[in-house]
Amino acid sequence: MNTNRLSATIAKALNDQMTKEAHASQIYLSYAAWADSQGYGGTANFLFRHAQEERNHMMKILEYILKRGAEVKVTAIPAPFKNPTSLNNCFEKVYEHEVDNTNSIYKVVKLSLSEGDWATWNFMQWFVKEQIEEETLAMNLLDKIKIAGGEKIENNTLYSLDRDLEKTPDDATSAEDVTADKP
Ligand code: OFO
Repeated sequence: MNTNRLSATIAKALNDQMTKEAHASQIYLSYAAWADSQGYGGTANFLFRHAQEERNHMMKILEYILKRGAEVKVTAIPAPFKNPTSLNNCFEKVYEHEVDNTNSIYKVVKLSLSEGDWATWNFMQWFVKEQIEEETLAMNLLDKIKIAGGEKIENNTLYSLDRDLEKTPDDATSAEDVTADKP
């Protein structure tokens, strides 16, 4: 009896997205190691924490594929991107990466819609929401460094920004959680 509830196309798309999340984790890991080697301990702490989040995303997809009775294919992960050239560049790269991942998630959503696979469509909505947060978090990083001077940031400001990042929470506030009293 066939208990596989995913089509071959959806199973492949989910396996690919699972690998992409593992890749994301490696990217954050490598940027974190770079930040630490440059003396940006606060930034490194933030990025190391985020590497774990990406691994959690990978696990969610892996678990979903298994629960739908399809085959998980753990494959090689591409090497992370080149190291950033500055903290400003690091935050730009983080933002670009998140937008790229959002687009990739949208493709899986579109596919599930076209196949009428509502279980996968529903599962993927968690990722759609998560990507809004991830993009907001990345945008906040860019805002912070832009206000601090971007590429021209002075060393003492760099120091405070880096310290600040150590305490930056892992999640950004979602628009739907905002009220007039708590903007
Ligand atoms: Fe998995 O959310 Fe970032 O990439």
